Amino acid sequence: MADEPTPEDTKLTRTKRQWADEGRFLTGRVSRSETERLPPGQHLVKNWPVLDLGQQPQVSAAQWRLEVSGLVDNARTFDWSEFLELPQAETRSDIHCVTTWSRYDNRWTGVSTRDLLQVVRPKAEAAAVMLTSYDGYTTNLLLSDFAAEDAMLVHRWQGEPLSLEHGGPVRLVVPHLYFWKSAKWLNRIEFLSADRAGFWEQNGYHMRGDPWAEERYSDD
Ligand SMILES: Nc1nc2c(c(=O)[nH]1)N[C@H]1C(S)=C(S)[C@@H](COP(=O)(O)O)O[C@H]1N2
Ligand SMILES: [Mo]
Repeated sequence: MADEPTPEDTKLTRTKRQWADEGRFLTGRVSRSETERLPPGQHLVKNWPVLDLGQQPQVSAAQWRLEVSGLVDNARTFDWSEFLELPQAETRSDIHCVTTWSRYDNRWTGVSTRDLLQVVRPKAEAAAVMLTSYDGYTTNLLLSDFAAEDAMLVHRWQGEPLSLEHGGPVRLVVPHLYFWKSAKWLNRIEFLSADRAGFWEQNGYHMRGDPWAEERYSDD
């Protein structure tokens, strides 16, 4: 701050200072972006809760496989080293769980779904995917949601190998949907011509699960 008034310390400067004191122009924008980051009905947590069906399958990297099947030109089964040969990316994203907790700024390392799609090449009829995990869990996604720019098959969180309880060796992360869509212990991705309900989707939860639209439960 200048001690001496300068020619610029004039009416304009005083007016702008007054606007800053009032929070003019700013308050609306700041509070709106805060609300946009935290979806309605969510609260922030600093820890990372564990949620699953209670069976945490111990699959070593050596045993782990990712099977890609269904409506693709290049059906493939990746082992661990083949998976790590795919382009590796890093993203930062927020978690929004339907049980109302959200966790900001998770740094993920893995393969973006777009890079996987380039390799397996979905057929024109492919419209949805069904994910199946080593614990028997299933969840469904529209292909357009699976192919979101920040969707990833991750094997690291905050630079460390993804722990067993959070779905290691590899889980999906789809940040723009509720976290139940982000299958832990991922084993199979099947490309389908139409969307079909997975585990929670057959048990009262929404087929899509957009947190900003509060798509928590199915309508019927
Ligand atoms: N394989 C598998 N993936 C799963 C689940 C599960 O039971 N099995 N639970 C889902 C639900 S309901 C949530 S909220 C998140 C929780 O992930 P976290 O335990 O890493 O927080 O995983 C999702 N993925
Ligand atoms: Mo969940």
